[in-house]
Amino acid sequence: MKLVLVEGDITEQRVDAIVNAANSSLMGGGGVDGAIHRRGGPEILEECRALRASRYGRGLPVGAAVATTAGRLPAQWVIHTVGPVYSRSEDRSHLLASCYRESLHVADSLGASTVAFPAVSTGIYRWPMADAARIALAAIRQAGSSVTEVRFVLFSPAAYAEFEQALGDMG
Ligand code: AR6
Repeated sequence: MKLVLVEGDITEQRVDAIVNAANSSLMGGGGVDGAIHRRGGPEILEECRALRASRYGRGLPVGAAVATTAGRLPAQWVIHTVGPVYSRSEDRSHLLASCYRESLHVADSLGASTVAFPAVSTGIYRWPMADAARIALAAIRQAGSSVTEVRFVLFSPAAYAEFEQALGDMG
């Protein structure tokens, strides 16, 4: 599997699937979630509503992932995952790692071979970037997925630098 880091906007990526840092409601929000629904159009929300009415009546659990269409985006699918809110008093790393593992599992089941991820939980959910990068890269490496390219799309030079450092530290 090829691991690629880019600085940019995830909604512009030409990959099979992009991952959304959603919340359990699947009804949209700010950050990446807002951008994906805005640029992808109403079809994505329609499918999210259908998921809430069927498999996920109580919402998508933290650490889980589910796919919908990508609507008008260049990608074919959006894989929605729900990151944990960062906590200083409780270690929720396993939930953050689970977001990456489960998203790749969904990608495998779709037959997606190229997948773009944002830095889940590092915005509104306040996870420190360096720690999130380390957890994300380790989880992807350990996932044993058939995806051929995982692209991390970092929204700022600072985020890109943290991921670059974490990738270097992994050797
Ligand atoms: N492309 C790539 N990365 C982005 C983009 C973009 N277009 N926009 C923001 N980022 P966040 P979270 C970065 O807040 O922390 C929503 O309201 C951003 O700089 O999107 O998991 C959901 O509905 C940050 O580094 O997600 C949830 O309620 C990273 O993406 C909640 O926010 C993640 O930031 C989820 O919070």
